[in-house]
Amino acid sequence: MIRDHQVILYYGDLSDSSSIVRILAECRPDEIYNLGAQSHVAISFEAPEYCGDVAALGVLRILEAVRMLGMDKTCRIYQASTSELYGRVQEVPQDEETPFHPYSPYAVAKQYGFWIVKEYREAYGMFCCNGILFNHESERRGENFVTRKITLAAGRIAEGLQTHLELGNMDAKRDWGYAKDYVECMWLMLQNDRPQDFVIATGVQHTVQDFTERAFNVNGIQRVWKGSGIHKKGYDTSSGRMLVCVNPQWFRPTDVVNLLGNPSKAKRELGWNPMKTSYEELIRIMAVHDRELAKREKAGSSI
Ligand code: G4F
Repeated sequence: MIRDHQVILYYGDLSDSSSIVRILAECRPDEIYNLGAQSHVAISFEAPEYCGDVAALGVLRILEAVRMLGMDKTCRIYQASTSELYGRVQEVPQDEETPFHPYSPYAVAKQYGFWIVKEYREAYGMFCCNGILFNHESERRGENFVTRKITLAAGRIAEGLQTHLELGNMDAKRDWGYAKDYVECMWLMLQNDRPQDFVIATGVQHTVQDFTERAFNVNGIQRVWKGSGIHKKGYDTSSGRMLVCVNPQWFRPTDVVNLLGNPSKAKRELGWNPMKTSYEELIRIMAVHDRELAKREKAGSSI
């Protein structure tokens, strides 16, 4: 346990029921936000069993711990569900009624998490909700997710620390929002009168290529694209240097290519504003932050 002013951190693990029971028994929280998972889709193909244990059974372990400790009528639970549940999409845009077709070990595990939350709500009357969150990014995003990989590379390339960026499927479309805004909506879900599931998205969709283009623009680099498919390359318009190319290493055995959420229910019932931070502003925040990191790296100071 680490104490830091009002925040107390406990060591625990979603694969370890005893640690969950121990922590909940000590804290007896009013609200639980379960954001825990092996959350990288590509890595779930490499470690599918671990991903299933944590992202599927981990949810069950929390729900059961809450019940066992007699907190089922006092503790509200938020479960981080995901737009990956729509996977091989059945319709565009996706809302709370759209059928699921999970398309990775991660998404299959998350499907269990989604349904077990619904089951405990209906079977035991627990206040537990699924937030079906579309991609939410920020300057704190892990470096192996595509947006952060791009903004870090754009900053480093602008500072002369990196020659080029290698990506996988640049045609994939995502509905990207700012994580800070989405966290607010998670909280709103638990302040609601009754437990429900909500799609949290912006309702606007862009390709990986478009995100790349704009992140470079923030760094003052304009690019032109040549070729298609695995031969697509992005060149600096002023120097002619190749800055972006495709590396099939980053392709997935199955990839989700067309995510676009309809946040109408969250707007209507929670009063949430999905456009608080625009797509352009999100890229600017991330790109400016990562340019600063690159400058500090170049100057040799710690980052
Ligand atoms: O940034 P990504 O790795 O995120 P992905 O797979 O959409 O999942 C994220 O969002 C979900 C919410 O919808 C969460 F549930 C999940 O936990 C995670 O936070 O990839 C986005 C897209 C994919 O289509 C991928 O194939 O970008 C494509 N891509 C192209 N090149 C790449 C790359 N992805 C990564 N990580 N790295 C690349 O070089």
